[in-house]
Amino acid sequence: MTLRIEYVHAVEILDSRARPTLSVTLRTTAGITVRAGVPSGASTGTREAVELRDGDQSRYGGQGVTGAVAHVNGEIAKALVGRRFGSAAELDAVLIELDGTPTKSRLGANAIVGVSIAAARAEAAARGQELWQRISETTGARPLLPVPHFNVVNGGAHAANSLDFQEFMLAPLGAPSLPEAVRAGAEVYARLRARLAAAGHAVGLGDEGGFAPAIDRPEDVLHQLVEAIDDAGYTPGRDGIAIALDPAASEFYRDGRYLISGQDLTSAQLIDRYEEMTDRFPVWSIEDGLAENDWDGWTQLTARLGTRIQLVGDDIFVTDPAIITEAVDRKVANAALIKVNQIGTVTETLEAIRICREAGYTQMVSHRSGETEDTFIADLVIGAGCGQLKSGAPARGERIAKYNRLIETADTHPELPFGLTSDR
Ligand code: 2PG
Ligand code: MG
Repeated sequence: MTLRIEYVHAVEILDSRARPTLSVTLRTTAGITVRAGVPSGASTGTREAVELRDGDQSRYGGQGVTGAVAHVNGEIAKALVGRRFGSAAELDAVLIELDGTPTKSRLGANAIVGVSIAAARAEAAARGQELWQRISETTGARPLLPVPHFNVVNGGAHAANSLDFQEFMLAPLGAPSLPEAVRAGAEVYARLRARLAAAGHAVGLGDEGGFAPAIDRPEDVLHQLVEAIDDAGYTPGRDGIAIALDPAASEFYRDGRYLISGQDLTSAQLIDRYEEMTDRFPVWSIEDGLAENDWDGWTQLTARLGTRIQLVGDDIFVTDPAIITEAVDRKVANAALIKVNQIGTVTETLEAIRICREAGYTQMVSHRSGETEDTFIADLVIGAGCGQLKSGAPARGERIAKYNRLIETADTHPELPFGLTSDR
């Protein structure tokens, strides 16, 4: 198989927050045409690959991406069109070299990731395979339908409420199948809506489709979640529906202290608080419990809770194989969040997953708070066998597009196992 590129073209489209992003179309000489939509974060890690924005205040408040679009249609197209590639990985290597910076800041990670995702799709199509099948063969992983993690309460940088923790997720770990896991998430979501409305809370949605009630204390949200799980007839806990948190702690970290609902906590005090939450509620996973620069705190957190629950590094790792390698050495966290646009190419993302797998770190594949209808991450999580996907609430088109892709794949490929690991 060779990929001979005939055409690459980007256009500025909108993401789910009404901010500009890129849509990339790629065509091969064999007549295969594929498209990719580029996601964008709000609570970003400082070491993420650099998203290029125009900064021209007269358009979209400076958020335009015409510069990144021009790089795809100019320099990148020039480097790719007419050229043959033995694989999408070869094409990614050309993109990385062409950019030439460690953070993809010259051409823009948003430009590069769009082309990279399109190339992965084109490669699968050229081989007549589903994208997840191609990813499975590339990585040597056993394909697996993941446990979806539904973000049903939004705070932090994703909502205009007073809640400091960013994400409260339902994790149907005990579900017997992927469709039943989605059903559980949707049924609890409906019950939660009813509970919040009955308590007089607004039930408008945050950026990721979760409710954004005016509740300050994370423990009060956890209480509501447990009640809603129970109302819907499910068992709160690992046998039924567990809870995963993403406090996104870098967002409320100032001068070495954590500012949460009017309190000012040290790392040790916040770790105590997480321990209490884990004792009182069925919390099975905490992502970014501490800030990206608080490595000493992370070491303590891992020593204290690392054998009881999953501790996921997002802002601290930014899907960077080198940072994850360092974290493994320093015994920081026991899992990594996986976001393609944090590192900028599919190839480097698969490398981050490989390092996690070898180190015994689990992996949760993730959307961004700004999304398009692109479903790449659903195929990525299945093909790389990661076992966990977070794509927001079971609501809003750009979020459910990913969950629906999982359901359709479960239907067409009933042989695929479901769960956190394929040996469940
Ligand atoms: C996160 C993500 C996705 P953002 O912190 O995990 O939920 O948010 O895309 O805003 O960085
Ligand atoms: Mg996060």
